[in-house]
Amino acid sequence: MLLLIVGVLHALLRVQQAEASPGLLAKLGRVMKEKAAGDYERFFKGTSKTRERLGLVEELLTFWSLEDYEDTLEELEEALITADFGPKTALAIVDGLREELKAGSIKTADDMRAALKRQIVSLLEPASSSSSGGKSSELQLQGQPAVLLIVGVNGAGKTTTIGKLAHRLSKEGARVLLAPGDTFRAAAAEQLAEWARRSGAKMGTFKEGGKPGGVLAAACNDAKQRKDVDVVICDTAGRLHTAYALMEELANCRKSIANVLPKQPCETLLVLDGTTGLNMLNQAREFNDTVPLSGLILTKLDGTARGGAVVSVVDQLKLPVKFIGVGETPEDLQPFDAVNFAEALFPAVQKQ
Ligand SMILES: Nc1nc2c(ncn2[C@@H]2O[C@H](COP(=O)(O)OP(=O)(O)OP(=O)(O)O)[C@@H](O)[C@H]2O)c(=O)[nH]1
Ligand SMILES: [Mg+2]
Repeated sequence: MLLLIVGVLHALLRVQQAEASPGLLAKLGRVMKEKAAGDYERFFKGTSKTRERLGLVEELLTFWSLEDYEDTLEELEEALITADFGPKTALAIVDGLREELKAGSIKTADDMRAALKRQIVSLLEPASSSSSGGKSSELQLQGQPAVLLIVGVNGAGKTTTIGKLAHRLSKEGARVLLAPGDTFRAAAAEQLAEWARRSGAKMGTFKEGGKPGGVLAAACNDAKQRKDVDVVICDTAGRLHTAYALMEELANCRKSIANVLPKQPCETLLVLDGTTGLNMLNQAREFNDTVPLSGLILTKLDGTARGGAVVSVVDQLKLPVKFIGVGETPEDLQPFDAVNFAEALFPAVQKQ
């Protein structure tokens, strides 16, 4: 009798595990973003160094006068460049402000601050609006399983980001499998396995020295067969964007995944180390030429005053930032929100 009950329970559990989660995946990106909006404090804290660097802008805004706004704009442009907005993007912002000043829509410091934030949001949003050819700033999980391919240079924060992402997705009820595509180092797979343990994700089979494409294809195949995985997140070894053979290997990883699951990966995300500032632009261009990217993840913003590079990267590459890393804990991977970002850099002055 007892055996019968245990058998029935097992069967029930299997059915439950095998059940696809209808609609869950498609809306997860939005759900995560909405929840993060309530976690603005973390976003604010993680951007403190860049905000400090931009402290000069607050002074400029306080003491500017309508008569000689050209001087203010010039100084503002310089201040933005020091926070890694980059010359082109800083100029675009200042040009936008000049238009508004000429049109007479800016009169006070508050108007100027609000206009500055509008300019930044408008540079951040063309690539991030849901209507821009599918390149949304929300994570797009399509297919069962949905596959995410994570790429980037050495030490950018790929594996840590994957762990944080697995944590976030699992918390929302998605069943995650982590695929150890960094086959160069056993330590990389151990690091990933530790994140799998912490986040309750499954771990794919590691094959030291194996072909990364083969390992990722095997993990995707496993997920396809077992039907209890919603999202496969593929780790890859760090590689310099200038190393031709390694970049080709990445293109091969992408093909190997698509051979198993034709519409995958649904997201190819480049992880960029935020502390490198504008240097990340070249990396991003090269990676994008090898494996067409659907978005960017900027890590370590908590440790840098170069956060303005976020605006520059989006402006120059027209690729959305999907997440930013603002610390070491799993929650410190924040879905990116243009309005919150602009607000965090130039917070409205509290009136007494
Ligand atoms: N402060 C901070 N540290 C981070 C963040 N993201 C990653 N790190 C740290 O960056 C270091 C490198 O992270 P990894 O995840 O190992 O980087 P990786 O890209 O997988 O490195 P390779 O596999 O060697 O190419 C680790 O010490 C992480 O803890 C972040 O958002 N903030
Ligand atoms: Mg790694």
